[in-house]
Amino acid sequence: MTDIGATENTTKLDFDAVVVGAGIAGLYAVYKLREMGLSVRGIDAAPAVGGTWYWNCYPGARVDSQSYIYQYWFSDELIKEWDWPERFPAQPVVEQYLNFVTDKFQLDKEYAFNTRVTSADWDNDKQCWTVGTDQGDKLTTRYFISCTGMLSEPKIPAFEGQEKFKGVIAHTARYPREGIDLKGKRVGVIGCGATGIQVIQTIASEVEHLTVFQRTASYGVAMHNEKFDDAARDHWRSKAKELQETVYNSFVGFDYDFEHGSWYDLTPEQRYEVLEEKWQEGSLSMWVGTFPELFTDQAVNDEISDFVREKIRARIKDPKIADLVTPRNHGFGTYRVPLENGYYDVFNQDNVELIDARNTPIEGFTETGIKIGGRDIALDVVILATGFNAGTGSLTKMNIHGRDDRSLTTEFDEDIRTTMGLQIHGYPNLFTVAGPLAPSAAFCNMTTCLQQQVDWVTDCIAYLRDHHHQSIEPTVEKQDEWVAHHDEVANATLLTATQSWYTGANIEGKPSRLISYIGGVSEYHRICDEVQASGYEGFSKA
Ligand code: NA7
Repeated sequence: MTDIGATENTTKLDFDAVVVGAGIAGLYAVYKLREMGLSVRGIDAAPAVGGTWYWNCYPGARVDSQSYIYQYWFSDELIKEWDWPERFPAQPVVEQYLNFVTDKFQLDKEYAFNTRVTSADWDNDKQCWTVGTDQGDKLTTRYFISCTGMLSEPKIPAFEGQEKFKGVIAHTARYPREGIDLKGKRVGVIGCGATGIQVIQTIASEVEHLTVFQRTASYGVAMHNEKFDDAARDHWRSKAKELQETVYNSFVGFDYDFEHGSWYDLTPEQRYEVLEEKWQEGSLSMWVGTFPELFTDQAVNDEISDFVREKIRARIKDPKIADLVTPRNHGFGTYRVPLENGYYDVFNQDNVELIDARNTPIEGFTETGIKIGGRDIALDVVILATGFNAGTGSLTKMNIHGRDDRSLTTEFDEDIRTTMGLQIHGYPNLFTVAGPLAPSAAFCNMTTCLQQQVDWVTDCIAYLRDHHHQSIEPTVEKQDEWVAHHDEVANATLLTATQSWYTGANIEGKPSRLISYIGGVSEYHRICDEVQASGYEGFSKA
């Protein structure tokens, strides 16, 4: 039992803070809170650290951010000691990195693994949370900090007859750690988003036959993934301080930004030169480093979309397949742009078939495979790359009840409202890192946003402690103000018109709202700092 810092309240609590999640945000939060002298209990359903990088161990999983910005900034020693092998490292490497950080700072001793939070209830009299787990724990804590990630609750569609299937079905975010032997197998992949692309390009040469079920085609940008030697690593290390500054002050948390001015200030030739230069960079700068009008101006978006479509078409020999794999249902960049590494070339292989699951939806499973368009496709393994219930999925699953027993699950089922994605009216001392309506996954290099948000949370807790407050929550007015600002920025873009996890359209019945803030990381950062500097104006403290 720990006697918590707040002076007026003598209630003995088990912990000052409970942090859910042992991924990038959770590990950093645990590190920081412990440095502040708080007692912390980390909880994770997985048996080990890694978060996203633990669960998403499917073939070909890889980060689409450059390694030299996809890292922690808090320790110079860490930056010096860790060697990134390449520009865009694969999942095992990112997982190793997080294990390296864990070992270096002995973070795992603060964690309960193989433990899932099943309830969290706010006690207004005692000003604390009681956190229940599937291991039978009931932990009392002053602060309840969710670091459960934006994309952690898989969307697993229930196809008719799925239970009859005699083969193996695996969702990419719950892929068996020991892998699946795909050699010589007939494999089906459902989903062609960022994940599906990585799976398909990786397994196509290994399997006997691959059937790709595509409902929506993506705009894949060809990745350039250089290996790093010592000189390259030293170069990036020497720039670490500068990079940290740059990413926090950029539009989406990367080291590139819109640097070419307005589309309309350039001639058609100049515009093409910029697009070609960005294409050759082989990174997400093709998306968030070209022209800001890509996100707001339909005519500009159409032209850039055509540019990318041409690049895609040029890779595929069969014009019918080229037609099918070229996106037409949405504009480039209005939904997550994936990087690809050989994806389009796969469709020139004889052992790969692309099926249009939009015009002929999957009817269901049989004992031996998938039924679609009157055909029975025989399969040994089906990989579901069908995405996530983004932003809200992991929060609503925890069964959180705030003041007056209000239920977050019920509230989010009706309307997704938060204050800067960090706190929610009615839920004192609940902090939601990577929560809805903050810049995360959709529009941010995750390590940038997660570290900035954890810093905001821990600074807020330090403030409460220094000012002898026991709790904080946004007023309803403050929350309304944030949601209105969020919506205003979102509705000025082309993004809200595209059906995807960005707007909640991938989950039946989910309220429609752009899940991430698109006002820019630097602007968000500025607003967060302003709130802090004002002594958390618009937040009630008890
Ligand atoms: P996404 O981007 O949500 O992609 C999921 C894909 O699965 C997408 O192509 C969906 O088509 C498809 N899907 C989902 N349900 C079905 C059914 N029932 N039938 C056929 N096809 C289906 O998830 P990812 O995992 O690829 O990426 C998520 C993020 O993770 C990514 O943006 C990165 O930030 C990391 P639809 O679009 O619904 O037509």
